[in-house]
Amino acid sequence: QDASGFPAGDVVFMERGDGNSALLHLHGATLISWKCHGVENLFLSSTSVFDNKKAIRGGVPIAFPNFGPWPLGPQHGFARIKRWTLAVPPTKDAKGDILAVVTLEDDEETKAMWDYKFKLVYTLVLSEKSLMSTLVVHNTDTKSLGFTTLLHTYFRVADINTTTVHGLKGLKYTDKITGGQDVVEARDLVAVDRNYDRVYKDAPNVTVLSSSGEPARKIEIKTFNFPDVVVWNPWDVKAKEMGDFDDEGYKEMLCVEAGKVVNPVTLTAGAQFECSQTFTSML
Ligand code: TA6
Repeated sequence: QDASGFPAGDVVFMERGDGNSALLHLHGATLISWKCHGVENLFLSSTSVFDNKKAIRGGVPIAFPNFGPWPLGPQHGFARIKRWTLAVPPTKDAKGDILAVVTLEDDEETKAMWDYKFKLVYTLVLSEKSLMSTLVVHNTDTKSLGFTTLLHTYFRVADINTTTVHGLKGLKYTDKITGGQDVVEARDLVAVDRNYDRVYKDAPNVTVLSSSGEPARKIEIKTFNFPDVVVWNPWDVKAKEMGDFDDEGYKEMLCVEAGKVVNPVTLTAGAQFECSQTFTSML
C-alpha cells in the first residue's frame, strides 16, 4: 500500500525514506500497511471495503470496548468502525523515528451503546526495523468502567503452509472451533493447516512469526499488558463466506492478535490503562 490509493484526509502516511513506512486509515485507526525495507508485512484483503462504515478487512483493526460478540453493539466493539482524529501528524524525532498520534473520544453514538466517557490515545512509532503501537485507554468518566481490548493484527505471509508461530508452547488455549475444555499447546512451532480460532492465555510477551517463501519473513511481536494471543485463520470455507475476504487470501495471512480478552480490565474514574505491541523484523 501507499497513501495514493486513498483520499488524503482519510489516511496518515508515515515514511522514513529507507523503504520503511506505515499507513494508518482514520476509519477505526486501522493500520493498513507496515513496510520494512520495502517488504509489506500486513495483509489487506483485496476485497476489503473502504466505505468508512464497515470494519476494514486486514491490517490491525482495534477491538474495543469488547473483543468478540457484544450484546451492546457490533462484534469487536465500535473503535474499529469510528472515525479517529489525527492528534499529532507524522513527526520525525532526533533518532529519525517517525511518531504519529490518533485519538477517539466518546460521542452520542458510543454513549448510546456504552454509557461511559473515555478517551483512546493510539501512538505509532516507526523505526528502521520496527513499529510500535501503543494504546492508552483513559477513563474520563466519574464512574468505573470495564472493557476487553485486542489489536486484531493480520500478518502477511508468502505461504501459510510455511508459516509458524513460536512462543505458545505450554500455554492453555480455548479452541473456538472445536469448543470443549481448554487444551495445552504442545508444539514449539505452531503451524496452521485449517480453520484456526484459538485464544492462548497468559502468553509470554515475545512471540515470533516466521514464514519462508518469496519473500521470507521473521517478525518478533513484543507486547506489554496483552497477556492473551488469538491465532486465527478462516481457511477456505469461511474465507468464501466473508464477502470482504478474498477467497484465496487465507493462504497469505495469519492473524496473531495481542489481546487483553480473557480477564477484562476495570478502570476506576480518572484512571488509564496502557497496552502495546511492537513488531520487529528479524531479517
Ligand atoms: O479474532 C478472531 C475472531 O474473533 C474470529 O472469531 C472471527 O470472528 C474474526 O475475529 C473476524 O471477526 P470480524 O468481525 O472482523 O469478521
